Amino acid sequence: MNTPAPPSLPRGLYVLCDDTLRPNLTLVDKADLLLAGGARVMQLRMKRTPLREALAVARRVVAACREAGAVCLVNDRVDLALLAGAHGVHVGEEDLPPEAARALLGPGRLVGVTVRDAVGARAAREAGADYVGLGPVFGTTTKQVNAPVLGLDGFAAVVRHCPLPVVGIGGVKLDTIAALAAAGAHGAAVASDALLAEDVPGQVRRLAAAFDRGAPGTSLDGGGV
Ligand code: TZP
Ligand code: MG
Repeated sequence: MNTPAPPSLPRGLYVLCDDTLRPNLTLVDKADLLLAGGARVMQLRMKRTPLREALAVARRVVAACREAGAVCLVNDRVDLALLAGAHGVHVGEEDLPPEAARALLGPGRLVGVTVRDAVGARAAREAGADYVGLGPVFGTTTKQVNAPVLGLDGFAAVVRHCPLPVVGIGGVKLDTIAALAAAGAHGAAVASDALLAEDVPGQVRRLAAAFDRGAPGTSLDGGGV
């Protein structure tokens, strides 16, 4: 039997569909708004949703992402990712370890791991991760994080030695996302600056375009000849 080709994480904006932000909207509504703005990668983050409801939501959000051609990753829960047929999972230090996530998901799905520094990034790679989420890059109020803010220079220093694609997370906004891309980010994870916007689809489009403008190698980065 053929082994499924290992998937890869698309470059660029990586949006968080989060149940703690904008609680007057359902997660499915939020996912639809993010997808309407052209989101290519979405992480479904359910910190408050009871597990049964979370499974039903995950099934609907994964279906909406697949319909739109977007990658859907489930935060924390490998069981939900599997049951909902998500493209993968994103785990941190309070979740199943990446080796266990990989053992359950097999080679055909993405495993992302939150790390705080270069040592963590190397360990994630050894544990079979496909990409790392590195942060907090900037100060954030979406999550209580017990780790120092890296800043753009700290972020870039880890990226230089990281063997995996790196997604920057924590306080990333429209006015900083291009600089994060220029610092070598493969992706930029954004929660509040997308979901709290008045015009969510418009903000997603602006964030994605700003990332692309900042990314090295694009015709607009001003760095080439
Ligand atoms: N992990 C580190 S910061 C963060 C997570 C899940 C939240 C990012 O949210 P925001 O609102 O983009 O700072
Ligand atoms: Mg987690």
